[in-house]
Formats: sequence, structure tokens, C-alpha cells
Amino acid sequence: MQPTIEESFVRYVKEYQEMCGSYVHVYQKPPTPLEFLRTSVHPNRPAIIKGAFDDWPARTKWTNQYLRSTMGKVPITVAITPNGYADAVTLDKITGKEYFAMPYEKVMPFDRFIDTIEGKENSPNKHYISLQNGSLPAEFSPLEKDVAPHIDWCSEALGKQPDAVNFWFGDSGSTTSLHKDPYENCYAVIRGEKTFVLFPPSEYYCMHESIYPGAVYEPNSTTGSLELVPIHPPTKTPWIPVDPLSPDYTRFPRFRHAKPLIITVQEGDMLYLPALWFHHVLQNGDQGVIAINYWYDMEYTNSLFPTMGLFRDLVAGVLDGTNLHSSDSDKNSDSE
Ligand SMILES: O=C(O)CCC(=O)C(=O)O
Repeated sequence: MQPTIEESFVRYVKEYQEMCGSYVHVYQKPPTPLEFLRTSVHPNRPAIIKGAFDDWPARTKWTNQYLRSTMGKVPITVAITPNGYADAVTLDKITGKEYFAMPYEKVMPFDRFIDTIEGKENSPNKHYISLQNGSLPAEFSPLEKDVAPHIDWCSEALGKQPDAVNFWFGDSGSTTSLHKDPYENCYAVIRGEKTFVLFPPSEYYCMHESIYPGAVYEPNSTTGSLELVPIHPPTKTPWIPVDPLSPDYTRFPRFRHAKPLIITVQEGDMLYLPALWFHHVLQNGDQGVIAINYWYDMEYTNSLFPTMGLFRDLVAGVLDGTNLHSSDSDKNSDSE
């Protein structure tokens, strides 16, 4: 008997798991460009790099006191949510509908954000500096001198400069929900630790990606508490609804076949997160967790990107009856 599409996908998911396992390469020192290409980029496997940024002033200088004195009243954008999930599939209890929920973005002086992180400002909400697409030069330029403008061995290996360098500052109240990006990602943890729950692109079948209408958190004009307000005209965002640490297998049965690779990136370490790997990110650390990441555009001249499109057509399209290709997503959207 011929296998069904479902059986073929399960076989493919398992075969990758058996052949590639859950091994993560640890470089004890920054790799040469050739070593990095051979060991990590070409096989599309995550790695930890030790000592990748020991020489950055940020490693020793970035205390809250230093950040207050350097950034002070500089206005910055903060993502605020009631539950710590910005950009996540969220059930709106009022309407009973699921939305792709985006944060309330508030511009505030940097030192007020630090007050919130240090618990000096009382708020029922979670605050996270998580603006992307180049937030370091856009909003934190006084801090740029404390980190490298690019990761030299990675730039040399990939033959390009990063598209974006981002500054992340949050605490254990904020989580980044499962998604993938069309970027090679060098992620440097400067303070605290970050836990990445990872799944390879081969596990697209397990993710139950679907389309959600967009909604944004906004403060209620009388109570001030954040409420979801649907976007008009309606938007459609493809996103993964599964919480990988507490999966609802009744709703998302294919997730049973997924096998997480859980990596905690310690302070002073760098994670290489290859393009199109699914990631869910948690953080932990006193007085806030800080990271800088470098997004390098992925390679479009091999089969990885079109293969993901094929998976989408077969899984979301043929199996689930959802056409993700005609949605807002395309190869230039930052996250999908
Ligand atoms: O640090 C985080 O919370 C999320 C990081 C992330 O999604 C990324 O670097 O692509």
C-alpha cells in the first residue's frame, strides 16, 4: 500500500531525528569561517560558541547603573502585554476568538524601563525591549560602541554583513512564542540566561501553522488595563499556535512527533541559530536579561527556502485546507 501524505511526513520527521539527533556542537573558541561553514552553516545545525565576545566592553560594563547613565532619558520602544506574550496566538476571553496578538508599544525614557525591570514601578503588565529590524542602531546608538558591529568569522563565512543588529532586554515574565525567521542568527547573551526550545525545519509538519487575524493590545480608556483590539481592515498572519512546553495534543496531534532541542545559553555565550529553525525563547536573570543578536539574510540559492514552501503547500494547504502562500507572508517578512 502507498503511504499517505501524513505517513510520509512522519517518516521524514523521524528519519531526520534519527540521523541528526539532538547533538549541538560547542565551539570552545570562535571558529574560523571555514570551520563554521562546514560544521554549522552547511548542515543547518545550531551551535554554542564560547568566548565569542569576551573582548566587548558590554560584557563588563552593562550594569543597570551604566545603562542608566549612558541611555538615561533616551526614548525607546517597549513591548507591553498583560501575559508576557507579544506576537503570539492568544485566546481573547471576551470574544472567545483566537488572534495573532501584538503588544502595546509604548515609547518611554530608558530609565523608566529600568525602573520597571527593577520592580520600582508597579505594573500588572510585562515589559520587554524586543523591537527588531535593527533596534540597536535605531534606538540604542549610545551603546553601539560597546559591542562589535558584526561577527567577523560569520560575516566572512556567509560573505555578507548582518541585515539587522537587535538589542533585547527583558525578564522571566516575557516569553517569545514559537516561530521561525529567514535569517542566520548569531545571538549573544550579555546578562542572564536564555533558553531556546528548538525544532528543525524538517518538523514543519508537527507545528500546526495556521492563519490568525491580527489584534493589538491597547489600554482600556476607563480601567487602563490592556485589552485586545482587532485590527481593521483585518490582517492575516501565519503563526504556530502550540506551546511547546505544554502542548495540547488533542488540538495539535501532529506535535507528538516533534522532538525539542532545548539549549540554555549562558551569560557570555553565543548561540548560532540556523535559518528557518523554529524557536520558543524563555529568559532568566536578576535585574534583567540582555542580549544582542545579528541577523544575516539566509541563503536563497539552495533548496531550504523552497522546501519550506512545499511543506506549507502540502501540510497547511492539502492536509489542513489553509492557503498560506496567498497570505501576507513572503520571503521578506521578518518572522513567519
Ligand atoms: O530573545 C528572544 O526573546 C527572541 C529571539 C528571537 O526570536 C530571534 O533572535 O530571532
